[in-house]
Amino acid sequence: MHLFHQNLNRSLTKNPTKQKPQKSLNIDAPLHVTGRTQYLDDMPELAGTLFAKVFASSVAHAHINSIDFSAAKKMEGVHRIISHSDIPGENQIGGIIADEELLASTEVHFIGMPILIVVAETDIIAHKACALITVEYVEKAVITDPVIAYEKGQFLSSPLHFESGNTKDAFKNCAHVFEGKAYSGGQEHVYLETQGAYAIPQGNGALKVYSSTQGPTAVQRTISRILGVSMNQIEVDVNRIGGGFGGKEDQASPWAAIVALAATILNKPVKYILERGEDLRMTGKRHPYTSHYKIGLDEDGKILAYEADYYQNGGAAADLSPAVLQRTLFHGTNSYYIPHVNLNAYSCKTNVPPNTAFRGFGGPQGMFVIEAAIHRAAREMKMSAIDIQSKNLLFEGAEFPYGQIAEDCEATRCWDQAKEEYDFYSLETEVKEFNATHQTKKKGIAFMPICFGISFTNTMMNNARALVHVYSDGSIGISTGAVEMGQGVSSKMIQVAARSFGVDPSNVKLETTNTTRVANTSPSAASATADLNGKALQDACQQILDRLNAFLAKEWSCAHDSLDYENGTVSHYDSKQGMTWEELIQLAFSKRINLSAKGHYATPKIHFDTKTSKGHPFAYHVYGTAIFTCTVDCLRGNYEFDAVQIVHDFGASMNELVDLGQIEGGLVQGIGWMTLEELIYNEKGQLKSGNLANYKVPDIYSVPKKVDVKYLDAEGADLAIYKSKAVGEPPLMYGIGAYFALYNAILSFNPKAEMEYDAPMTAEKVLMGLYGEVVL
Ligand code: LUZ
Ligand code: MOS
Repeated sequence: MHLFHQNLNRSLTKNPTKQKPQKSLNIDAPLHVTGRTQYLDDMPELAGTLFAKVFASSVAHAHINSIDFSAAKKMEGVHRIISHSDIPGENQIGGIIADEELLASTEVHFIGMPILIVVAETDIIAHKACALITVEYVEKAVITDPVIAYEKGQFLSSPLHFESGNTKDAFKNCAHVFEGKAYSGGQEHVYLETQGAYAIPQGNGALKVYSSTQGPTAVQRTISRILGVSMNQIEVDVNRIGGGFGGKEDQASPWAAIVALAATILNKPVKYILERGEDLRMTGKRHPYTSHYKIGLDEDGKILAYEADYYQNGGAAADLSPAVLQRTLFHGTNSYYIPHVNLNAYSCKTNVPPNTAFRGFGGPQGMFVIEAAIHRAAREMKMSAIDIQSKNLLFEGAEFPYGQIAEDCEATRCWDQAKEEYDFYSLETEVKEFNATHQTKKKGIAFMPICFGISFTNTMMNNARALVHVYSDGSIGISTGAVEMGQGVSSKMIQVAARSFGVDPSNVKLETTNTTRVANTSPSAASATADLNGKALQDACQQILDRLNAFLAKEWSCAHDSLDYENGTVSHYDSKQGMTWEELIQLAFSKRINLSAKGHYATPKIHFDTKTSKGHPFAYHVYGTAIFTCTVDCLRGNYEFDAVQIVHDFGASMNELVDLGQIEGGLVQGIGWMTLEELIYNEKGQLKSGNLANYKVPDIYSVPKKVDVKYLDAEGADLAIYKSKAVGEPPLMYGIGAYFALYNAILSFNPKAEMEYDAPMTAEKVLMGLYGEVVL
């Protein structure tokens, strides 16, 4: 604990931009540290609330012959057992593709697939009742490997293809061509708050649902489909959630639909909060990928051509897999310019829970493959990977394989600033000397540049709305579509309203995220929440300001564009007139000025043609470079990260502490994915890493001993809120550097190490690399 906090204090290097940096804190911090933050399960329950529990499949692929729940039904305290045949609407929860039943009707496709809902007076009774249910299955062949699914032609969606230049011809002109495989594993979200929802019938056929979701509208839409009622009958409300990381973008919906269904059938409030074990077993995770690469370079290490085939382990239903697959292609060349590129991606259907969004959304998987290809080329060509990386960095005006032109490209500036500020040459010398003088410990270095596109890749989703009320006493209430999940978006929304009206943030109250106040929201995802909702909020504030300006200009006989709102006052400099914000609002209210507004924002300039896979899908890109150094214990295979030193492109950060927290959290989560977190399903489709004792997430002992983050001196992007660039997902991809730093340390102990590019780099794999396959 200690160590980390000391580092935290030191790691904040001042934003060098001329823009006045905002020293705002995370407004939730006092609540969190005093334990007063209210999550879904902290809500007082209404009298008569019942508790739901899912009875789930215990086999990964089967036909259901018969189900016997007669004993469970008779149990004292059990109110109802609900099956697919009780669903009044459509038994369907698939968002992009309609291929997923809420409750299995005739077949089950993964272990943990919901079959029945038990509704009882307590959670414990529901749990005991589940144990009395028996199912007769006729088991079918189970597939857990995406390549086997590919060979059998089992896909969740159509293959995707991105191409630029002509790789076939280009490979002929390459001095070096290398082909190989790369694997990256899945990742469990481990949001601290498990999935859950609470549905309360409103007495008139309508339903109010509290849900731990990133996507209130997705929940609303799913419930309306299941119940066969229109969306206006369903109100979804989210106060905040205890982490999401993508796991609650689409996969919060089934639990909400389950309580909504039970509440409707029984006409009682129904709640369901998943136990950790249920959540681990029943929900999807980051997609594991098996990939094949082919990279061609000239004598100097310039990459001329790159091909990759990606086999995505999609799980048993499409969920968000097609969109995740597409983002893999968008980030297939990471932060590099490669003139000839040919990428193919397949979403493969397997018998594990449907995999889903996870911070980075397929991007990290694509980036791992190009980094593996570069590492391999460097090894074969006896060059440093760092040289190959630096020679191929994206530059201003370069065209991405999807047709967008790199504008305000910061790839080289981040790289160069990192190299300089962290004195790479001394670092390199130190590591060389250490390795020359130590036999059982070796150090490794790796650079990890990142480039991440900001916008939902589905252009349609890039819009948002906000509702602002200024009350007659001058206090302000704001609602947006943004869901607070620990990322600090609440703080940013309050900043936007306060800054717009020139008042202190304490005058602004942020309301819950609610589908009745703000409709048709995109999920809080794609790193774009603060941009989209912040700009919609700005629009609403501006509408109110325009009315106030017009009103005041008349009162004061001045020009309406010469009014200043600052420090809780409004003033007109030339005529020396002024009044407090509260006085203004009281006066405006007495003159019947409209003090409420609804704002809207749709990202301009973006477009994408899915037929040609070309366009301008992203509002802007975020760049950065991380330098990893690690030490491997060559007797035990253990390792630690000495330092991760980053230059990150924040643009002009509007909240430095919140943004720094995102970098540190994303980095550590990325390191976890690449090193410790090993998700294992056996051949029967059983999750072997099914609890947090055998699925290891980073803890205080495994975080890098030093994390330093420096601001790139940058202007920021116009399409970012206050030019403060999106910061949620990009830092996760720095974690990929951890894998290659470890690989390099192993190579300095055993230059002949034969290791596949197979993440995560667990201590066991390190040991294999150090000594070869035959250790025991
Ligand atoms: N969700 C989504 C995302 O629906 N589309 C995206 O492009 C995306 N990108 C990152 C994270 N979530
Ligand atoms: Mo996300 S992976 O931005 O829900």
